[in-house]
Amino acid sequence: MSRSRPNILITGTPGTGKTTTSELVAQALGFRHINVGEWVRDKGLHSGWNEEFECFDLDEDKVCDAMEDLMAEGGNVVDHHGCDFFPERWFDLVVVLQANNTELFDRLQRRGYSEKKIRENVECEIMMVVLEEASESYRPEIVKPLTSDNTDDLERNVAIIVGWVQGMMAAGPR
Ligand code: DAT
Repeated sequence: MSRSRPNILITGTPGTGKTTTSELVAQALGFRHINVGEWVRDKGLHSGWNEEFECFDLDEDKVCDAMEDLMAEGGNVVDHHGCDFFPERWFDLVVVLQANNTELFDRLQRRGYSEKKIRENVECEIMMVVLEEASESYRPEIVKPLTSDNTDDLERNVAIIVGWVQGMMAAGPR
């Protein structure tokens, strides 16, 4: 069944600006913002707390089951740091946000992350782990990296993403 409105995934290392960007994009388009991390925590879509990685062990099947009906409807901005376990057919656009190391370090420190967790995330960003994961999981033409170092970037990214989505909607159902 075709979707009348596209679905967008906004991914990237924690701290790159996914939630901030997703909220603004969803607001501008009148789309639903799905913050997967929040869903995992609030709806119990996990198999417990992981002491080593200091996060919940997300249950991929539970997450995908919980999202399926809304994704079939379309009009979703999905915000998550991982992207390889969602069905490929769900997304019309995959944005990978990127931030420079010092900026990312400061943001994660302000968030109160442990030194170890900050280091792991900054390394993940340097190695472009999420971009690689996105490139391996989706068609290259729908994967778009965007720099998110400052508020000018944020404003520009929101306008760019909204423009892409409006273009897709003008082109008709997917
Ligand atoms: P994420 O959802 O990727 O973990 P976030 O949206 O929660 O990231 O942003 C982390 C912090 O950084 C938050 O305090 C807002 C700020 N921020 C996000 N994008 C930014 C940008 N482009 N420029 C400056 N600050 C930004």
